[in-house]
Amino acid sequence: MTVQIQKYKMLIGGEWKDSSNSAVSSILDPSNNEVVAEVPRATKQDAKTAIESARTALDSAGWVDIDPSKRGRLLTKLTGLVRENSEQLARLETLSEGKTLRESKGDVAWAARAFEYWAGLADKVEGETIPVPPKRLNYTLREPLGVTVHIVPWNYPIALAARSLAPAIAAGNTVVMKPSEITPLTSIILGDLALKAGIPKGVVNIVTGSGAEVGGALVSDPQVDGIVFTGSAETGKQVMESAAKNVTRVLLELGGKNPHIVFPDADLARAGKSVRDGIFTNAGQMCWAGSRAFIHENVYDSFVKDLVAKTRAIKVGPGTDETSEMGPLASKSRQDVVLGFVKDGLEEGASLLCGGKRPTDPRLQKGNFVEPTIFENVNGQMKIGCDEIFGPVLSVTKFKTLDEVVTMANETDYGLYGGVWTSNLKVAHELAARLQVGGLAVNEYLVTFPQTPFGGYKDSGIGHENGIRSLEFYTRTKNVSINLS
Ligand code: TXE
Repeated sequence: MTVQIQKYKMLIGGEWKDSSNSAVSSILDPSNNEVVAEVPRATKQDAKTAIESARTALDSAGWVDIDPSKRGRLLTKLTGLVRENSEQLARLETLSEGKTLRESKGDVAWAARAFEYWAGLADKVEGETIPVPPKRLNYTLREPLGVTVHIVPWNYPIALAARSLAPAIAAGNTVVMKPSEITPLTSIILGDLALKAGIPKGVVNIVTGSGAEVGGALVSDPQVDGIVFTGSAETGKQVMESAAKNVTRVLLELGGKNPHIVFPDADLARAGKSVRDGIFTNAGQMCWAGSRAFIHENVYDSFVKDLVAKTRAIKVGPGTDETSEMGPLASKSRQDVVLGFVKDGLEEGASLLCGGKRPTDPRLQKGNFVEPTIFENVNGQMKIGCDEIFGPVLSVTKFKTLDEVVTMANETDYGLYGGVWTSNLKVAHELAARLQVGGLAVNEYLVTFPQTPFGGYKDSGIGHENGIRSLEFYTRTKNVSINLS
């Protein structure tokens, strides 16, 4: 069967454009590496044009002077359009990222919820009056930050696009978004839906292109007021360096090497499922993946035996196949990287409990599949014990005491997220205080809502996505002091 290759354009200043040099990039289906779409490969000049469009829109009548509640209504409209188009969005997400349709549908629903949440907040971005010595009035104004650049990765394309686009618009900014070069399709559709919702031309610009060239041009442009970056710690540091040259504000959400801790008094059946899903969801391509499981010695043997059995039972296959439980990795290079980590682990002396290779099913040979993999005998000095693998690879480690597990859990440069399973509230609260992570889930895992802050400690990032406090990033505060004497 020949696949119809869809051709997309990018959105600049409210118009659908090709790249200024007509170059295109192919988008591949990770389950078989066939070309499914073509998108413009933007140039640095296109990046500049998009920023200029955003700048013009920022100061244009109809946006600069808009009633904030109208911004909320535009976002409400966009919420509805995302929901109406959720089937198409989920299919496109699976087609280019590889995750199962069930997961993509969940991501689209999450994106719609983010727009809905921020729709309600658009007219609640309040300043304050501050008590000062008499005969003066002192107050603060919360103004839009300005033009914000959003660099979106490939693992949760629509959810992460919505996570920053929604607050940026709610607060009155204008946006240039660069989706990942391998998963730009749902961002392009979001741009279309934003126009259909009535968001003025130029407020949302979507530029498709490479990270180094186009991403690099966007984050080093002095006309940009804020950069939201989600990606690797290494690129995040480069982005911060570029931003520093222009004193541009950054919000960074980088990787994780997250501990998922199980105490013997927990509901072990639920904990087992959670430890498995906490790493193998989205084939482990998650900043918040529970990639290091720590299991108490009293239950370690039986828990791990059951976990390995549950993991072997995961049905790996194309995301479009409704029976698949885990899709491929998003690209061939990701598959190579993950298999490279497995090799490192074996060479460093870790013990492989299951997986560790491409599946043998002949139907999966063209895709970027890797079997769900579990290692034991891993420590924090090994490459697989300290680097973010970003794939379906879990390490399991036995622990004896709370102090010991806290030390092991914190023995990483990252500090994004963590999970604890226990029925003892005292233990839960003690770990909440002692784990160096920006988010902790107790007796569940992989939970985040548009209203709850999400951000990392240590090398996992700066600032928070989601929740009212992220408005600190998307707005500037001006203090006004009026002498009334
Ligand atoms: O990341 P990059 P990659 C981690 C994960 C993964 C590793 C490498 O550990 O194994 O990063 O993945 C854009 N200026 N995460 O190579 O390079 C790029 O186009 C501006 C964690 O994909 O950081 C893409 O859109 N932008 C993570 C995005 O940055 C640049 C999600 C991420 O690319 C750029 C993804 C530049 N110089 C990977 N270079 C998470 N926190 O969830 C690249 N980009």
